[in-house]
Amino acid sequence: MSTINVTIPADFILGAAASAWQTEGWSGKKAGQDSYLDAWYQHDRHVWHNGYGPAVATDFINRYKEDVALMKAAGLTHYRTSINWSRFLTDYENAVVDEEYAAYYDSLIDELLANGIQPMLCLEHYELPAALLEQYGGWGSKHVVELFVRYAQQVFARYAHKVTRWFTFNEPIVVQTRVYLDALRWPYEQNTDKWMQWNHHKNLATAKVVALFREQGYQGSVGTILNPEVTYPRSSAAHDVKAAEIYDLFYNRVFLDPAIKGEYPPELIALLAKHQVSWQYDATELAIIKANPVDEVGINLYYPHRVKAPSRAWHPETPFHPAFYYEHFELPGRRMNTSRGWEIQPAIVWDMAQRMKNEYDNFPWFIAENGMGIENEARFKNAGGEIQDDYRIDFITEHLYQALRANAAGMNCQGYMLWAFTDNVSPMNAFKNRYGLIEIDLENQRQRRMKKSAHWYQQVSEQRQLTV
Ligand code: BGP
Repeated sequence: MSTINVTIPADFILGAAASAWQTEGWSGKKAGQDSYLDAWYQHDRHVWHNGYGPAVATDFINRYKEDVALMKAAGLTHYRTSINWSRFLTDYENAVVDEEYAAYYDSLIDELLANGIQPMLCLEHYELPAALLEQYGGWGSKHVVELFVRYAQQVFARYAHKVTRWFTFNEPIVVQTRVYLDALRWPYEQNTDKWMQWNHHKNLATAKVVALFREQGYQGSVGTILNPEVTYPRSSAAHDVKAAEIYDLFYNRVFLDPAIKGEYPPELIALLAKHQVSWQYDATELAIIKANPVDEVGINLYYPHRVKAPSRAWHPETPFHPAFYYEHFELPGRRMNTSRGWEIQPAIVWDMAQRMKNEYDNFPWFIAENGMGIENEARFKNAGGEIQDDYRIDFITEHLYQALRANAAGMNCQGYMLWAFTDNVSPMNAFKNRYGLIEIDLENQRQRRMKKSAHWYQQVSEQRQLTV
């Protein structure tokens, strides 16, 4: 088979991502600093994997220097992670900084910069303080929006002179979808009103933080990281197309449009009203969203979503759920990552790039996450103990190629970040699925070891060339 060599532009990001809670561990955490994820993990012990969970995670908080050296060895140009809101402050009302935790971030940022790796920091990767969920109902409360702005203010004051690329949220739709739409996670409450209220308050919080950053005159940008699902209808029949369009409104455009265009799609507002979904918003809030679109979006892309028109009738007394309008559909013969149960379809990258060009005026974006979680990866170790993850190399190659192709065709896709830099704790199943370029050996004091893919990534990064 013939190969082609694709040049990677000098300014194209070749990075990897992680988050605070999924890596740091609880070392040094003070009483009262639990996040929503900590609370969930304490309620639902079944999500721990063989006793391994967030308590130690990868112990990044103690081992970040070792990990930054590995980032350099793996050729990362950028590293994306979050600051854990629940730990950055000791008092959420008055935004009192936990100096010990803040000093660790100072040192981490310095270490990254000293090694030529650009930090990209997110203010919330599911790390809403549990106390704010208990006291105010979390993102259901307008007061929590204000507390988030106070937190952002402290973060920027401390680090915005050295970190220039900021993000408000990672996948802001996820927690309330699992908790309030699908009632799959603690506190298991089907409540579509709360779901939409959380969506709106996170959109408002993004706009307010963008406004704050600009008012204070910092150099740099504020974006947000979304997970719009590339959604395909089962067929071109009108009822399937309609199912996909409505799915897109509820799960994708509900965040994409406010972030980029500064407004909700009128069709979404009309559907919410039609189904009597009750959410509190006013003209002032909509004006704040309108005035403060983000500078860029990171997009997490894993797999395609396929939908068809629903085949069953909706019980009129059931609370409204967007699934009133669609059903999931599995493509026969699809390629699968069976560990995670996700379809593999690299065309989602090209299709997302086209969408950003055609519907969002070629707005700047990059792949903020893409990757492959594999169970029991130790079975792929060679005699020397190195994981031979050729499947990951193929997966990255196929998706990165689409991103580069889009970039070369004038679409505004500016980079690729792998999920994840190291194996880490997934909110869904702790350490079961391994995503890293770097193995974390849980049985051996969390020893780090580069996988085959890490050496390969380094080569691609150094040569700025992808062979396909
Ligand atoms: C994304 C999250 C990450 C990460 C990843 C992998 O949605 O932003 O935090 O966990 O998915 O998915 P999972 O951990 O569910 O396998």
